This record gives sequence, structure tokens and C-alpha cells, in this order.
Amino acid sequence: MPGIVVVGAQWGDEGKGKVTDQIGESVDYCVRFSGGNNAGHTVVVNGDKFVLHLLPSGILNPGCTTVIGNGVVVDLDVLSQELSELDRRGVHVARPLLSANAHIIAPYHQTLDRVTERFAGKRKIGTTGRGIGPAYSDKVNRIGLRVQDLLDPVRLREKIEASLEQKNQILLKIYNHRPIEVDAVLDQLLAHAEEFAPYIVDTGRLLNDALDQHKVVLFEGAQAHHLDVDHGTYPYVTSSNPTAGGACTGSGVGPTRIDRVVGIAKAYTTRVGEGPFPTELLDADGERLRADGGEFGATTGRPRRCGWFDALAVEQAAKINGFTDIFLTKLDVLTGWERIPVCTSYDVDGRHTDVWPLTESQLATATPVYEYLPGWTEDISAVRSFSELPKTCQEYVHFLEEHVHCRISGIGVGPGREQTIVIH
Ligand code: 2SA
Ligand code: GDP
Ligand code: MG
Repeated sequence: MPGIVVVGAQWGDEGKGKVTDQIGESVDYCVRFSGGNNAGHTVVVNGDKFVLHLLPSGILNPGCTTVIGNGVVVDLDVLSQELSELDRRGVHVARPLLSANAHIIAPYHQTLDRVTERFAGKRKIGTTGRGIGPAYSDKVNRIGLRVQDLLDPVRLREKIEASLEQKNQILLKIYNHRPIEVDAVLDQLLAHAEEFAPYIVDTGRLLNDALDQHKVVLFEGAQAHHLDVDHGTYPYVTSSNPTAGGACTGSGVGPTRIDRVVGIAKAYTTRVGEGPFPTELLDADGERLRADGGEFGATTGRPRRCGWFDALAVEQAAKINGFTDIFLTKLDVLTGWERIPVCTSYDVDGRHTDVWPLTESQLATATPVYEYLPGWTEDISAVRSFSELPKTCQEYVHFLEEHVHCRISGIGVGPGREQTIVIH
């Protein structure tokens, strides 16, 4: 199984970091292919908690080479700080290899992200404010800065000048923001040139060579299916393709190299930021899920919106991403509910549907229709085999499998690496 893709099946924070780290014990390369430091991937090793933003979650496994692919947008300050922080905690890791074609998040991208959100009023997206959207929009507009530009300061300066010519007009005329100086940006970026230059490589060739040698390469998704700019709940999405196809374009390997696509789904649903969320609970039940699951943003600390498992949302993700299997996380969080609702269809304008709605307007009016499953009270966090789970808990898992049309191959029963049930 040399090429494995791990992607989120809902709206993010499903526990991709934990699963990637856990599978990472047996992989040679771990690759981030989309997003940037908007991601917050939590890994708990022997009780020590690490929250990774740009570093691939395989970094804590000795022997795993980490790669930041061309599809990622890189904040050099954050990358440098993340590495120093690990060092400070006594965790000495090999630096990630950086794609020469990955784009750089410049300070003006962050400024634009924040002012745009501030002035958007009720049209705001609820971004992480990390400059992700503006950096990707420069990439598509062909005025972006790339990691390889660190190797050519003259070219880098020209690109910053070109970009700022446009940005400063927008900032001044629309947001009444003072102009940003070319030199300040150039100095801030070049301060990292020496540090990262030896690690800038053609990561596409490197990964293809590794796959030719039957090495195991894991492509780690950030965010999730329903935050994908093409397939997600547009416009309330991130600006990249966190879906499985993005693993190919965002790292430079062809679809023929991918053998397995693992969807990570939480046993309930959460979302952070604005946008539709049919099964959201705005009552005490939602608060209980948030408290029991510790549902707060791993990057911004924002409280996550919580709701019941939405089988239509995960079934759609399974289909579009071609999941070979699903890893169901945080099942332990559902312990203690007398009955657990699962959304198996929507009522859309008086019409019943069991597939994901076609349009934004239909999704906006979709009302969830629930089926109720019996809960369990036993603590399952120390369970390591499926047959030891309470009967009703096993039934819950089988019910989800049936409704998302995909096999569940693993279950998370706690944040620790070892708190995992593998189903053969
Ligand atoms: P952006 O910043 O432009 O990517 O925001 C656009 C939307 O994407 C959502 N988004 C996320 N949703 C869940 N988790 C993410 N990572 C952090 C975490 C989030 C945090 O692990 O908790 O700490 O707040 C993430 N990153 C982006 C975002 O909420 C917008 O809806
Ligand atoms: P990611 O962005 O998908 O990597 O997920 P986050 O790290 O943002 O959020 C997932 C949270 O759930 C983290 O705090 C993890 O430590 C935690 N977690 C992951 N899997 C499990 C699980 O099976 N049970 C419990 N209780 N917590 C889990
Ligand atoms: Mg997260």
C-alpha cells in the first residue's frame, strides 16, 4: 500500500492529526498537500500534546521524512517557530523538505484577510485570519511569491513590488489602511532564506522516486471535504482543495500512485466558522458535546459548533473522495447519552431526500430527519478490540457504515496514539 491519502470527511477537526501520526509509525514519507497554518492538527504521544499547524503530523515519528508540497501556502515565521518550539520541548526532529513551488504567505496576506473579514459584516466567512485566502488568490492571479523565490532575492523583490502595487491601493482606497513597505516585507521573508534554503527541493520528483522504490507515502489532508473550494459549502469554505484529488495536484503525483483513501469522520459533527450546518445543536445538547469533546479551535481557540452525525454529509464525502475506508474518531465522547440521533435524510422544502442537496439554497433550508439509536454508559476509552465494545456501541458503528456506504476500518476511543481500535 505505498500511496495513502488521509482526508477529513466533514468540516475539519475530525482527528486527522492523530490518525496520521498513528499510521505514520509505518510510513516513510508524510506529505502536507493543501492549506497552511490555518490547520491545527493535534497529536498526543505518551500524554504529551502537540498541536501542529504547518508541520506534517508524521514529524513525531523517527524515520518518517516530512514534506510540504506545492499545494501548501507557507508562513515562514510560523514554520520556523513550530520547529523551534519542538526543539524547546526536547523533541528533535528532521526539518521538512519544502516544495520549491509552494507559495509563501506574506504579511500583507494576513492584513488583507483580517480587514476583509472585519468589513464583511454578516457576509464574513469566519476565517482563521492567517492570510490563507489572499495567498491562494495571489497564486491563481499569478502574482504570488513562491518558496523558490527565497533563492533569488532580486526576483523576490520584483514580485513583492508588483503585488504591493495592487494591495496598497486596495488597502488604502477600500480599507483606509496605511501602505505596506516593500523593504519591510522583503526583510521579513529573507530572514528565513538561509534557514530553509537547504531544504527546498523538487518534492514532486522526490515523492515519485520514493513510490518507485515501494516506499510508503502518506498524504495528510488539512481541513475537510465540506471546506473544499470546489466541493464544499461554498462560499463558506477554505481556498484550497483538501479533498483526495488535491493530494495529487498539491504534491505532484499522479492518481495512479494512490492505493488507499482514508476518510476521517467524527462520531458526531463539528464546524468552526460560518456556513450551513444542518445538524447543528444550538441548545444544551450542543454545549454538552462541546464540553465532552473539548471542541475548541486548535489554531484560534474558537468554540466549535457541535451537532449530531450527518450521514448525508459523510456519504457525499465518501463518494466524491472515493474513500476506501473510514476511520471513526471520538466515539468515546458519545458515552453517556441515553439515545443518539443520527441524521439519515433531510426535508428540503417539504421534499424528502437522502442525498446531499444540489444547491446552496436547498442546503440552507434543509431540515435534518433523525433516527434514534440506543446509547451506552460504559467507559470505552481502554477498549482495544471491536468485539469488546458495548453491543449498542457496535450497533451505532454498523448503522453509520450502512448509511455512509463505506467500511469503517478504525475507531478512536481517546486522543492518545494507542487509544485506537483497528478493525480487520
Ligand atoms: P481560512 O482561514 O480561509 O482557511 O478559513 C476558511 C474556512 O475554513 C475553516 N477552517 C477550519 N475549520 C476547522 N478547523 C480548522 N483548523 C483549526 C482547528 C481552526 C481553528 O484545527 O481547529 O483553530 O479555528 C480550519 N482552518 C480553516 C474556517 O473556520 C473557515 O470556515
Ligand atoms: P484535526 O484538525 O483533524 O487533526 O483535528 P484537531 O486536532 O483539530 O481536533 C481533534 C481533537 O480531538 C484533538 O484535540 C485530538 O487530540 C482529539 N482526538 C482525536 N481523536 C480522538 C478520539 O478518538 N477521542 C477523543 N476523545 N479525542 C480525540
Ligand atoms: Mg484541526
